[in-house]
Formats: sequence, structure tokens, C-alpha cells
Amino acid sequence: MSMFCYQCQEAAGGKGCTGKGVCGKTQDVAKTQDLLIYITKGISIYSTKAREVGIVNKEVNNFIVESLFSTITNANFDNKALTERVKKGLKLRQEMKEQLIKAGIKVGSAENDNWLSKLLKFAGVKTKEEENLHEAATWFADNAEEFSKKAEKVGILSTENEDIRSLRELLIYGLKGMAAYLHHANNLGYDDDNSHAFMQKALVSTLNDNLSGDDLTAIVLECGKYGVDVMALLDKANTSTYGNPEITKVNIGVRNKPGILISGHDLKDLEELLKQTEGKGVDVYTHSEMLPAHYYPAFKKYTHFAGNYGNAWWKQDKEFESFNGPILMTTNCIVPPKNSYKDRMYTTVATGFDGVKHIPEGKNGKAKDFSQIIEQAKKCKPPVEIEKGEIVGGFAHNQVLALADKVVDAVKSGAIKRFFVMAGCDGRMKSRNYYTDFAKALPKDAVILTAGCAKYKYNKLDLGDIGGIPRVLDAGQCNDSYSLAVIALKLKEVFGLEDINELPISYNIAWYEQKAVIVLLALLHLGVKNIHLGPTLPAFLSPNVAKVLVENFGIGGITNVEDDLKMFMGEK
Ligand code: FSO
Ligand code: SF4
Repeated sequence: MSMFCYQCQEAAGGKGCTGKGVCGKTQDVAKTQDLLIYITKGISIYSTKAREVGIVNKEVNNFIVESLFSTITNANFDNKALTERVKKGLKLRQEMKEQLIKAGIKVGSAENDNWLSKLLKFAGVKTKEEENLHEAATWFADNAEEFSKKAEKVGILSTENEDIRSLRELLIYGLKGMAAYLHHANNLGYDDDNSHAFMQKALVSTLNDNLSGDDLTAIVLECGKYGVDVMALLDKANTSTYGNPEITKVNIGVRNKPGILISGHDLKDLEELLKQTEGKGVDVYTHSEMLPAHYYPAFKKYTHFAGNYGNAWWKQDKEFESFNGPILMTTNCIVPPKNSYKDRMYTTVATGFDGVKHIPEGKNGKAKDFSQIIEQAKKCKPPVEIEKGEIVGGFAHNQVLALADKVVDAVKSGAIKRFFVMAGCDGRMKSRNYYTDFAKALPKDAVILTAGCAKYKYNKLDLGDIGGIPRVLDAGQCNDSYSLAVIALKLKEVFGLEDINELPISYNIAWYEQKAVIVLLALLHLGVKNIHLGPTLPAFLSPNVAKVLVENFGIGGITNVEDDLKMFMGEK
């Protein structure tokens, strides 16, 4: 059987990738990722039980988070590394089982009937004998050939009912997004075991054939609650460590020294890189989702933090070429690199690409060692200038709330008629030019609230300002969509409204990968209705599941700029 993947917006033909991923994912990588997800479910059977008796295994938490993260679109294309991860997972599963046995819970013995049958019920095991745990908890192999055979049996299509499959995958994609954000928070020393516990319980629930569509829908919606928690945790981690983002002008031109380009979302990696490059004669530039790092006060002290180079992730094959220096990918989105710059590219932690150098975690609590990147940078030419000027951002919740009086006055006076949340992701599809056209066509009294790489579709347009308030307010990375929710909740309070949906805010969100799924579920949890998703609705939503979302939450797609504008402005 060939691969099947439909987790992102670019799924082939709007249905799913089967030959090779549109993203560049190969058959082997897709299958190993499927197996890895299956192993995380198996480990979770044990770890969920262990939590009931007070055992929390942090290595397991970390492994599950990192594994889910490494299967996100455009994060890891390195089959060898993913295979090693599967092996490590099988080892950890065994350790987790032994931990339970040590705690007096003898797996398979009569004493365990009670917990085992409860657990089996939870895991929805189909076997007649209750002593048999779900295969995800027991299957074992130690070689790539067996891995590949097993992977073919446990992929997405192994769930036959399309609605159950849709809900299981929707849940897993939400968990992947959650894992990415939890991972960043963990890197800064912030953690939340309730989120790990939910993640693991939810993974087990996707093995349970006894759960109905309604049961799974409830778990999917509960995932939204944890999405809010995790984004709030990451917000706290980022702002407590680096200060609150503030209005900042970011240079998009270049200087004359060699540079290192850092992409992805991990601020801890950026901090380390800035520290290690200080006084070394090289500049550091951000790329794509790392742009908002410039808004944090803590990074402003680095005089070699030169600016932002390029645009959203999908243009990297050209921009990395002209950058001339090394590139560090801290997270997705990686585009399979061209040979012209492959030897200048580096991955770290959950990211990987076959033949691209990988920077491991530092040993014994030490920082990661970026010296080989710095040495390479010194020998490179400075970046070629591809644009000039500045862009403005830093409108996260604290900064916007500091301007609250001004914003509220502008709304009261009618100077601002409507806000458009246009957060999310950018992507290759031409149909995404809709978002540029939409931004241009908005009435002059409308303000765009954005976060994520979707902003690159309109953040270099001159859309002007309203009484000093820019018409594009960039809160930051995709996870900073949380900030937009905080702003909306504050406005609701200020205007004394009962319901967040009474605010003059429309949601026209561009989605691409699984972090957008957790952002969506989080917004639904906060009670936001009538969110429009584009450029296409997810291939993984079956018609029935899509219907539930439409009927209960008013989720919709997009059509064309003219009709959509009328619809959003209530003229249609
Ligand atoms: Fe973009 Fe990629 Fe941030 Fe995503 S760079 S597409 S939703 O990884 O995470 O917005
Ligand atoms: Fe296709 Fe997207 Fe899956 Fe890549 S991540 S294989 S593009 S559906």
C-alpha cells in the first residue's frame, strides 16, 4: 500500500497525498511517521494508567511531544532519524511498562484485572481476552523492514469509517499543534502536566473502536481547551523570559557582514544563537515565523541582530540561495533544500532532513553548540539584498491593551468599523493571493489583526493607518493568535458585551498545517463563531464532520473577495 496523508491544506487534489507528498515527504518518511504516531499511542496506554497511580514519567512526556512535533508538515524529512525515534519509543514503552510493574501493578496477573479491564475499556480493545492489551501497547519489532510492514497497517486509512477517521485525525492534528507549542514552552522551563495527561489520554482514545462520533467530537472540543492552556503557557513563557512584545520597526534590508538566518518558531534557539554570535563578526537575521522575535525587548540589546530576510516559508528555495550564509531551521516549515544551499542548512530537535546537518541538544543541561554554524558563516559572503525598508509589528495583547483607549475611541467614533482576524499560515498555492486581494479591498476603516506567516501576504503593502493605529496589527507568530483572543476578550469586557461574537470582528483565517488546527480548536473553545477558513477546507473533514462544524460553529470556507467582503460586512 502506498502512503496516505491528508493532514495539511496542500493535500494532493484536495484529497490526500499518495505517491509523494506535495511537501516533498517520501513514502518511507510518511510510513515511519505513521508508525511513530502509533507507538506514541501505545506508550500512552501505559502512561495514562501510570498517572492514575501517581506516576508521571517526564521522559515519556517529552518523547510524545517531540514525536508529535516531528510529524507536523514540513518539520522532519529524515527517515533515519524518525526510525531511530521509533526504536527509542519502543524502548520507552517497555520502560514505562516496567515502571508500572515495579509499582506493584503486575501486567497480565490476576491482580491487574481491575485496572487492566478499565484500561482496556478506555483503549477500546477488540480482543475477546481482556488480558490482551491493544496491539499498540504490545507490538514489537527491531528492524526497518518490519517497521515498514507494520506502518502500512496502522496509517490513517486503517480506520474504515470516514467520519470516525476524520474525527480521530482532527484530534491527532490538534494534538500535534499543541505539542509544538508545549515544546517551545518546555524549552523555556514552563510545563503543564494536565496538558501532557490530556494529550496522552486523547491519543489512547483514537484507538478506541467503542467511541461514537459524538464521544470523539467531545474529545476534539476538549482539545480546544487544552489548546488555549498551552498557548497561554507559551505566552507566559515567552513574555516572562523575553518581556512583552512592543511596537517595533524591523529592517528588511541587509548589512555588509556575513549573516546567519534563523527560521522556525523557537525563541530559546534564537537567544542561544544571539549569545554565541556576539562579537564574532557575523549578523543574525530572522526568516518567516522568526520575524516577531524582533518585537521582544530582550533581543533588542544585540546589535548584530540585523533584521528580517525574505518572506513566508515557501519562498525559501530562492531566498536561502541569495542569503549566502548558513540557515538554522528551529522548527517547520522546511522546503526540501536545493543542493546550492543544502550544505549551509542546519536542523535541530524535531526538525530534520536527510543529508542536512543536525544540531543536537546540549549535554548535561548545557546550551546547544552552534559553533560550526558560526565558523561556516565567517567564510560566507554577506546576503544579497532582495528588498529594502522596514515593517512594523509587535501588537501582542500587552501592547494593544496599552493602546486600548485609543482603539476603543476609534471604534466608538466610527473611525474603525471592523476588525478582520486574518491570522494563520501562508503557502504555495496561487489561490492564496486571495488574501492579498482581500487586504487591499478592505474598506479604509477596517483593521487587520494578524499572527503567523499568513501576514506575508499583506504586511509589505502600504495600507496606512487610522489615527496613528496601523491597519495591519501583527501580534506575532501563529501561537500568538492567543494574543488576538485576549484582545477580543478585553474588547468584549470594555464594550460590556455578553458574547464575544457581538464584537465587530470577522475571522478570515488562512490555514496550512496542524498548528492552525489547534488555533482553530482553541478559538472554538473560546466561543468564537463564524470563522472562515481558506483557501480550501481541510481534506480531513468528512462531509458529516464538516456539517457538524458548520451547524454548531458557523465554520465556512471562502469564495471570492467581492462576495466575501459583502458577507463579512453584513451586506449579504
Ligand atoms: Fe507558518 Fe509553517 Fe507558524 Fe505553521 S511557518 S505554516 S501554522 O509552520 O506554524 O505559521
Ligand atoms: Fe501531502 Fe500535506 Fe501530508 Fe505533505 S503534509 S504529504 S503535502 S498532506
